[in-house]
Amino acid sequence: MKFIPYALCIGALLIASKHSHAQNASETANHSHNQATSTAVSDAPKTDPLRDAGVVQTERVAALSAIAKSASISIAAATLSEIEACDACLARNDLATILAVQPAADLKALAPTLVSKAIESAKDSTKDAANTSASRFVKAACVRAIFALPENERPIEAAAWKPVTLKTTAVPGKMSWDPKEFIVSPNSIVAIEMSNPDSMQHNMLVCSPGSLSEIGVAADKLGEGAIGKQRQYVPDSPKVLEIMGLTAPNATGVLWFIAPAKTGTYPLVCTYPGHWRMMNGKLKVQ
Ligand SMILES: [Cu+2]
Repeated sequence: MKFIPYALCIGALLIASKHSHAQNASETANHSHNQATSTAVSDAPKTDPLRDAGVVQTERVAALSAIAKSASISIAAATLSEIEACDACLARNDLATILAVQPAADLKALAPTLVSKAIESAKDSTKDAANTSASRFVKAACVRAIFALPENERPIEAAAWKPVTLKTTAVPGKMSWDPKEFIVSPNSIVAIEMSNPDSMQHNMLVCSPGSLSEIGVAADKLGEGAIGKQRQYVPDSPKVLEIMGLTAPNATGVLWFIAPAKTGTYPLVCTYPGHWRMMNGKLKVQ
């Protein structure tokens, strides 16, 4: 009886009996379905665990672990090099978060590199009035990783860095933050912590002055397609300067960045579809 499927398969090729034809047709359909699926997958925008916004952290960490393993380096070192390579990719803050939670021993081993990258990038950032250079993300990630070390284990250079922590809360049921306006100095090191006691997810983006509605409309448009969820509703725009990814209910989102060099009012916005009109705020750089 074991050879019946095989016999039917041969039969399908030789005899146009209804049964074998149907089976053959369904096999063909199956094959073409498989092909269609694989074509669709390769045609569809692929999720890049190292670059996209909407990737679960475990997948990102798995991709970074694989890189670390093949290069015989720590995950911390692999993550730092991905942060540099990522430029202004949508995953930049997630990668910085992963770097900051690496074992203290690995961060300590990496500390001289973190310090030199932070200082090297700081030089660049003074030239970068438009605040679009990738070096700012690298600096923020390096500074954040150093501050993840216990104070007595940080390199002495860190004593000169004074991060400003801004705390806010997503007000339950109000589609708003409290507080929603902040003042920082140009080029200062800023850490925003958003606690989310609301029942829905929220993110927070820092955008170029005057771009609130442009980014909001783009986010709502993203919300209409599957790609939106994949990108966590973060428009891929140079006007998106900083990204705190979607923060789950009862979690706290953290975003470290170097404040823009240029003074002005930078909109803060949640780009979860439909939120931006109410859930926005201001980062005043002055
Ligand atoms: Cu929101």
